[in-house]
Amino acid sequence: MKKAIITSALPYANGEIHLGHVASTYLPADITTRFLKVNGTEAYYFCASDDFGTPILIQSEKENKTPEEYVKVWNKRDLEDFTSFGIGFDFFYRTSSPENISFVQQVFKKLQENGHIYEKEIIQFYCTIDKKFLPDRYVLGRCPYCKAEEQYSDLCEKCGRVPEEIEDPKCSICKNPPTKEKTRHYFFKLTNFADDLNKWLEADSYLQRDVKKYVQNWIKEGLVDWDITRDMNWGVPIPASTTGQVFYGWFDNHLAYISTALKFLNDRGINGKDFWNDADIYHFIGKDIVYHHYLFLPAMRIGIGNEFKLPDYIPTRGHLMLQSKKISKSRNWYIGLKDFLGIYPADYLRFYLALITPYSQDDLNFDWEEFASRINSELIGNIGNFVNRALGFTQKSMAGVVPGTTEFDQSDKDAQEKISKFSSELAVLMQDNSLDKALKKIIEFSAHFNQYFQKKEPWKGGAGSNNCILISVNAVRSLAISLYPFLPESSQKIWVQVGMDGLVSATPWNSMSELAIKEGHKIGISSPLFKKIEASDIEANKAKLGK
Ligand code: B3M
Ligand code: ZN
Repeated sequence: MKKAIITSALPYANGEIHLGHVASTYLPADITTRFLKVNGTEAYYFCASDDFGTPILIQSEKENKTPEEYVKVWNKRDLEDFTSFGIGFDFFYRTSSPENISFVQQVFKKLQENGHIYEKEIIQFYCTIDKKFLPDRYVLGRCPYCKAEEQYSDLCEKCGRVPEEIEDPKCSICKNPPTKEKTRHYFFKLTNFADDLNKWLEADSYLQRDVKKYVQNWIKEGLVDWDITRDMNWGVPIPASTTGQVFYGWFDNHLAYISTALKFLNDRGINGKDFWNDADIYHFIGKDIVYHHYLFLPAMRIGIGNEFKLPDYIPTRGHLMLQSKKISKSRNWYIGLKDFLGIYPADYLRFYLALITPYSQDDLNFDWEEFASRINSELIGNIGNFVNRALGFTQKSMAGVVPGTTEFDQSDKDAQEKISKFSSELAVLMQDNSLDKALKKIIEFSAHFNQYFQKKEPWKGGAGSNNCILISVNAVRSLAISLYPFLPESSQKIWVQVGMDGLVSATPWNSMSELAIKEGHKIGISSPLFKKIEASDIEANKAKLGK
């Protein structure tokens, strides 16, 4: 059996999950995992809250909580929100777990033994007013590369690079210019890995070409060794250190992909390390963290002797805009996942986001009007309508029992051929990560059968009506299986309505291409699957933005 491990970028335990998070990272990963599982892969989807780092420490201080208390709240809440969105993690853990802490420390020691770590005295920003060293987000300034203002010293959000030294620095707590003090830090020799990284980028044909290109350019411009120490106490403690320093959050967080997988698998009696190395590894990310996933992460894995294989896929997608504007929490130009799911079913959002999210770094746009029209016309007007029509008619005219057939005419044969090709045609797109195109294909499939039903006019009771009923009911069954990765809840409803036993999630992908429903099959009780979205509600939703 093929194996796969799927991860999504770890959400900071620092505020609620919103639509921007789920579009590029969690939904595509969830759809892919569900597909792999039904398509015969032993696949596991892992994630964790990203608990360390300065923003979390700063926020917990503001709320008079210990950072441990603070992250616990968000870890729980994030998992609740993901779960109500139908994100089916096999395990959601945390970067502050004892397993991750000890794993990170082991990795550090190995990197040290292998000559990839050195110590150096550096000059670090220090705030004499707040009396503390100022790592990362504690300092704001100008990016030395692209000159963007008001950037944090650990990542420029404009150009995506990690500034070596920010210009015109200010303490983010009191806004005064910091002084500089001496401190000793550990560095990871990223510069040791330029060749290995290039080789891997060349060899891995599953990586997106455009992303590869600019990562290769970064390597060409010259890598910079990486400061992995932070002068604070919220983080993974540096082994044998007497100064109370911790590792930088980006040193430990991606290691939680591995430590979380090991914990889950080992607890189940599976050898986690063997599984990891036999599996296809997928890390789903947004384009703002390419640098970390295409350079730091692989270099660290290579640095410990490839004990854990490098990723095969790093599906990288763009940012979600909202009504064509950048999402901003401070300007209230964002939609919390929980709020959204208080208004509309998870499957509406999954359907719309999957449809508008390409497999590329292009930004996408959530638009309330488009959301309503896509749901009303494509999900309800096309898919819901076909399911209802086919099942409703079978109920009414045949008392819900599928009739026997006569010889197939050309349109029956074409319809049957559509069904028999469906699973393999879709699988190609799913495997290729073209989830938006796959969903469009499902919509096309449904449209084809709407037309087929319309043309055959079974309500007139002419010759061939029974063929139309049997084939249409089978097409409904195929739709349920194909929709499962996208719409886990609605596909199960369709499954029950068409009279199938058990779970659609336990049905092999390829079986959507069979005419499995035969004469005499009794369908379930059909009822409308979806409720139309009202234009007036959309106006109200829009009015909430920016307030
Ligand atoms: N916690 C979130 C981000 O920068 C960050 C991802 C970690 S993935 C190992 O989008
Ligand atoms: Zn200060």
